[in-house]
Amino acid sequence: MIEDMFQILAENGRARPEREPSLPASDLQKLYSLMATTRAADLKALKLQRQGRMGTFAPSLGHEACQVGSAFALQRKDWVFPYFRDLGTYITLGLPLKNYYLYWMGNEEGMRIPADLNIFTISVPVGSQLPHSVGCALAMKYRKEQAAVVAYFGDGATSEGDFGEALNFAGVFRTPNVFICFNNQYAISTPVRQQTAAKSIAEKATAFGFNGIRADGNDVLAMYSLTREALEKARTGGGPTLIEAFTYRMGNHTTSDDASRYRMEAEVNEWSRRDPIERFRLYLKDKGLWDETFESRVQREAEDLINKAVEEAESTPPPRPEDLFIHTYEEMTPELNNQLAELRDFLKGEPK
Ligand SMILES: Cc1ncc(C[n+]2csc(CCOP(=O)(O)OP(=O)(O)O)c2C)c(N)n1
Repeated sequence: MIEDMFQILAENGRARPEREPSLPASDLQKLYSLMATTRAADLKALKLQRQGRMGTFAPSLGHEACQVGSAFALQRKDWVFPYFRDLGTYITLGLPLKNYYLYWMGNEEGMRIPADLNIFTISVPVGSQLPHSVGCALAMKYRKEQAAVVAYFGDGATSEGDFGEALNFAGVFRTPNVFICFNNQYAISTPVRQQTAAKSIAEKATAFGFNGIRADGNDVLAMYSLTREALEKARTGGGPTLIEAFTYRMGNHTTSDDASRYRMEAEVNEWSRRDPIERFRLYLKDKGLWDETFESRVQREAEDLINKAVEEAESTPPPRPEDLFIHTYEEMTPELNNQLAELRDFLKGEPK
């Protein structure tokens, strides 16, 4: 185990009883089913991409515990700013899977978030969601709403100016933010040792005047407990927290990447022993909450959900080329109007 890393479940699924959260059996099984659904939905997306039915996307393989565990601690009134590797977060928060698939199929309609969910759209520009999340948290504070704001990001985002600006602001104004960094050891091909000379990402919080903690990101109970605590602190005026989820990106960076060109197979094998779903299954089995019948039910339900989402996404009309113009401004600028007219002429095959 890494020094100074908060863990509840050891790799063999044994829990530290004094740290176990008091969750009912149904919630423990729900956590498992959300993680298993995330994995199945992620693997399906990979197949769709390889079949030419989906665009480039960022696989979540290996991140199921940090995504599901943290999102499970959120309440509906809290706000969430995800990034591009957050499938389990979206599934846990209740975004229809169809939306997620649509987005990666290149249809912006997928990011039309249902009005009853306080979730922002996927952020692809690295780290750009962090200042937004602090602005949102500041608004919560002004309005005296007892809600917290979570922003998700990778280790690479911690080298962006946006990271420093956002966390500094959060520290100074004691905003109700919880920053959750998935330290999955790589930013595309850049290993974390080339990302920072700091001992951990968690310790960066000290410079901004608040607490940072490193969690075992493959331990769903650790992620749930720490996030829950940080959210409660944020909602009750205790200020921000940075949680570093120490994990590993088991897949390629995106479907356009080939990770075997820059990392050793032995390293990947080493991490596959720490699989978050396997570990939680051992824990549940020991408690009498997992057996083959339960597993079959979980897999069958996941398959039904996924098949329905694929069907719905593939039967949604494709975006029109004009849609490129409609999401940025409420009223388009004269320049954009000219460009749109030009595009329409081009599509009609009538160049000016
Ligand atoms: C501002 C910006 N710079 C560069 C890129 C290209 N890019 C996309 S993902 C990525 C690496 C992100 O790594 P990390 O933040 O660790 O997240 P991970 O992909 O590992 O989950 C880069 C450099 C981008 N999307 N945005």
